[in-house]
Order: sequence, then structure tokens, then C-alpha cells
Amino acid sequence: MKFIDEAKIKVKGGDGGAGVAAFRREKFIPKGGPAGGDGGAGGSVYGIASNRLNTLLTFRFTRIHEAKRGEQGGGKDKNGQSGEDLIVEFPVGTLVYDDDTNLLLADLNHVGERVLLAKGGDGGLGNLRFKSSTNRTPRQFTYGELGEIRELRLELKVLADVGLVGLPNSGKSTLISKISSARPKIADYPFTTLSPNLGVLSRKKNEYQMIIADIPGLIEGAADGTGLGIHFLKHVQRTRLLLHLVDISTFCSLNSLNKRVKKSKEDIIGIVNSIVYEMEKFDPTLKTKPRWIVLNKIDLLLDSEIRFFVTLLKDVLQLPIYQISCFSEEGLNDLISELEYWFGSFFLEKKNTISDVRFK
Ligand SMILES: Nc1nc2c(ncn2[C@@H]2O[C@H](COP(=O)(O)OP(=O)(O)OP(=O)(O)O)[C@@H](O)[C@H]2O)c(=O)[nH]1
Ligand SMILES: [Mg+2]
Repeated sequence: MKFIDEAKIKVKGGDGGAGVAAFRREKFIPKGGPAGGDGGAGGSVYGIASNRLNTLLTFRFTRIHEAKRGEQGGGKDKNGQSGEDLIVEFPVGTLVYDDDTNLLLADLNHVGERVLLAKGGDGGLGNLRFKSSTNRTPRQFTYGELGEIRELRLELKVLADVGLVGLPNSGKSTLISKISSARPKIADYPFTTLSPNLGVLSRKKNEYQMIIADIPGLIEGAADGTGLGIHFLKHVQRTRLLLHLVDISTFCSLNSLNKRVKKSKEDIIGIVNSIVYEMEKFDPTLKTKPRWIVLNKIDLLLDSEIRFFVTLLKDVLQLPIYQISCFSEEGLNDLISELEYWFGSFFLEKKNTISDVRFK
């Protein structure tokens, strides 16, 4: 499935049917009087948040969404039938903007949430309506109103509880594959992940569910378009917590004797903080979002080295720091327990669940 998070569509309410001018024509009833029925109202277009969709891809193929028009009125006092409403499904997390005014019409973030996007036109009036003591044989009728037309801009910001951010290769996709049933592509080259993956962390027989978003890696200069850019950060904007993955083995380098040596304190802090500036450039509030540093790949270093780096970072960053190895799975249970504890009751409240999703 290709991940598309922006689309433009046009919605149109159905036109109202015209009213009719007609007269009763029956045997032995001369001058039967007006009998033209009203036109039916046009159907309206509604948007609804659904968990059957995970991307806006379908809107790239179908751009115009139009409700049915109302039927014209008939003779013998017959009113036209109303046009059927059109219900358009959007993935949960879709923001719907009026493309002309840029006004946010809806933020569909709960399954079943519904919004009126384009109202159908009212039906016209038949001549029966114009009958009065002074106008016994009215010939007037009105046409139906036109349905509303709107150009819409759709933007999907996936709704996840936890966002994984970090440099390419830090192990974000490996982590999501270990703690949820999501199976994203994993490889030892940068930018393996090209679009977000969602995974659901379920605990205690589905009593707890937490949605985790794995996004493409960020690098220095991402805000200026380097690498895959920072566009994907919008998918962690609505998370409650960021897990900032760092490959701890990058804190060391090999010297001329092929011996592992620790990098300088400045370099280490530089590695960790390199993406923070990019996040801030994208959205300053991301910097204030709760963030935990997760040092991954501890299987590649000695315990003494790990202790050294953790102490160094704790002193400087003042952020919670966790150590894990997605390979040996060391530290994973502790991390999950901390997540459960941190999310507390919110974890239990979750109603809108999604299934693991992988986008190509
Ligand atoms: N030794 C070791 N290697 C790991 C560990 N976790 C992940 N890797 C490897 O690190 C490489 C990168 O992992 P990914 O999960 O693809 O990294 P990513 O952060 O998703 O990378 P991008 O999608 O490119 O941003 C892969 O070769 C993984 O097998 C770990 O705990 N220990
Ligand atoms: Mg990845």
C-alpha cells in the first residue's frame, strides 16, 4: 500500500429537484385545481472517520464526490424523492480544510466522527404551494436550489501515542517490529523506511493498546530537504511521547590500530542532538514534547562503555535514558513497562484501535 498523506478533492451536494406546475385532470371534476408537487432535496455529502482506511491514496484516483440530486416533483400532488446522501470515508486522523479559504472544517480523529462537507440543495416548490384565495390556478413553481460545491484539501496526520524518531539506522523499525506485530522493512543502510509504519503494542490480552509510529530517519539539514526531509514529522506531531532512538555504537570510532575508542563528549552530544534542531525547525512544540532517549544496540558495546555514555548523557540532557538491544532484547521489557506506567489510565481508555500497518 502506498502511503499518501495529502490530497485534494471536490465535493458537491446534489441539486434539489424542480417543483412542478400541474393541474388535476379528472373525469367529472372540471377545474380540478393545482396539483404540482415539490421537487425532492438533493443529498448532502458527509465525511466520516473510518479505520478501514490508512492512507489518502484512494482520493488520488477519485477526485470528485457528488451526492445524488433530488427528483423533480410530479403531477397529482406527488413530491419528488430526495437524493441519497453520500458518505465519504476518511482515515482516522484526517484534517479537512476548505481549499479556498484554508479554513479547517474538521479534524476527524475518532472512528465514526461525522462532518457535513457539502449540503444538498432544497427542492423547488410545486404550484400547489402557490394556491391561495386570490390565486386559484397558480402556474408558478420554483426550480430546486443547487447543491453546495467545495474544494477540499485533505491532510492525514496519523494518530499514534508514541512516535519513534532518530537518525537513519538507529533501529526504529527494528524496535517497532520487536514490540508490535508490525513488520516494516529493516536494513543496514540509511533511509530504509520511506514512509510511516504504525504498530500496535498490545499487552495483557489486548487490555492495553498503544499505537506506535515509526517514521523515516532524520539527518542534519533535513529541514532544508536533506535526506527525506522533515515532512514526515507531522506524523509524530500528535503523539504524546517521542522515543528518540540513538545507535550507541556510533559513540565510538576505530583508531588507526583498529581499536575502539570513545568519541569526545561534544561529538556524542552532537550525535544525539543533531535531529532536535530539525524537529524544532519543523514545529517548535516538538521540542517541548516529552522525549525519552533510547540507546539501542547495547549488544555492540561493553557494559563499562555503556555505563560511561549513560552517565555522560544523563548529566547533560536531563532526559530519561533507556538502554536496549533489539537484537538480544535486553531492556525491552523495562522500556515497555515504563511506557505502560507513563501512559497509565490513558492506556485503558483507548477505544479506537487500528491494526498494524505497513506502507511501501
Ligand atoms: N547489533 C544490533 N543491530 C541492530 C539492533 N537494532 C537494529 N539493528 C540493525 O541496525 C540496522 C538498521 O535498523 P533499522 O531498524 O532499519 O533502522 P531505522 O532506524 O529504522 O533506519 P531508517 O529506516 O533508515 O531510518 C539494521 O541492520 C538492523 O538489523 C541492535 O539492537 N543491535
Ligand atoms: Mg526504518
